[in-house]
Amino acid sequence: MKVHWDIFCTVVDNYGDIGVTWRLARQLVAEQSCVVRLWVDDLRAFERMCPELDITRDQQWQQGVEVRHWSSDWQPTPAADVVIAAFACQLPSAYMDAMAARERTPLWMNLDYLSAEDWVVGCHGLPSVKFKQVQKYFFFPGFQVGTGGLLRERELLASRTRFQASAHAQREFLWELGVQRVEGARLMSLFAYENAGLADWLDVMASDARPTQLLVPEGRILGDVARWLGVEGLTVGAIEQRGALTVQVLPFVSQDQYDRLLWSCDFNAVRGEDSFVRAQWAARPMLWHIYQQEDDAHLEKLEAFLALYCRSLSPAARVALEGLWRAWNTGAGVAAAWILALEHWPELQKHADDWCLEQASQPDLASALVQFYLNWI
Ligand code: TRH
Repeated sequence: MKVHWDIFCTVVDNYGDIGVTWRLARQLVAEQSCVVRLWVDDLRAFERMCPELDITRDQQWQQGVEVRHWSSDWQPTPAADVVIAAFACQLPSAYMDAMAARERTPLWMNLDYLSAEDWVVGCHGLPSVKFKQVQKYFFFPGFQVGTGGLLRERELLASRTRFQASAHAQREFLWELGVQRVEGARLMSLFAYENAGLADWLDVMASDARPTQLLVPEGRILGDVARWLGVEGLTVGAIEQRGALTVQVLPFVSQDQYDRLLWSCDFNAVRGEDSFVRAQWAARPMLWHIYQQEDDAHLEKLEAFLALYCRSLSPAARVALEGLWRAWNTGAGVAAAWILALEHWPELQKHADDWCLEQASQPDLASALVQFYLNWI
């Protein structure tokens, strides 16, 4: 008998909420033989990464996942065997009643935000609140043993290795995106929130001895890029050169294509949660723009990740990498930090590879969720 899962996602802002739940839903179907319904309140955000989606339909199938529009007008629906509330979203009260009404109560979990902080290990898997006789549990993704791990598809690293070993596959992929490689240039991608440090960074790339080709998917950073270039606005396909720097605007692509973009680049600037993890699986040096929180709570999370990620770097490379990430996230001193990081490039590249392998030695998040369920029944 197949296990039925309901995953609930409210799109708070940006793409991380739907990005994580869509990836998880697909993986549970493809690799764990689960039957999955994904309930999403905002189909427009979803459509950006799944262009096949028909946003006028309340129910449809996409890649084996039953996608349901989670409207405010909730219709009575029987509860599944496993219920995931992503990022502490509030389930419809009628659905909670349906959970409690089941003969066998479902496993109810809150899939939390990703954090490298130490407390996550202690809280992962703990019981949370109860609704009638239905117990909710905390499920925390994470980087350390004892957490729920990271989303990683079974064939991901093998596909990435094949792709990165094939100049032809990379050329073809980039060509489909309208990108022609600039001879001798460092190829980089940039996905970030608005950032006060961007102009400094672009200045230093433009005056570098080695050319840089910067690919920028449509998104929030484009306004800052346009301002630096001195142009009115930027649309998909725009290519601008300033000194040694060539900037090209890319469309927002599907998640699978975005993976290949990360795999193609020598360096990736990413943000939020899901692109941050995908850049780690790309095994290339990277820069993380963390999602800003009140009272600078995000800076503590940044430090927690840096402490883990940098622990096996040489002291000099560690200073360089930490300096760059802090500069990017505070908007100050990015140019000097970038110049220093470039001096440690070979070590940072090797480290990205080692970190990816270390993380891949842990169970992936979808398998960990299934195992949690098996232990629970
Ligand atoms: O979009 P994000 O900033 O998302 C979030 C949300 O802001 C959320 O509220 C916050 O709590 C969380 O970050 C930490 O960044 P993220 O998580 O990287 O999500 C982006 C998704 O978009 C990811 O699944 C990758 C995908 N993507 C594509 O599919 N195609 C693209 O071209 C690009 C650039 C991204």
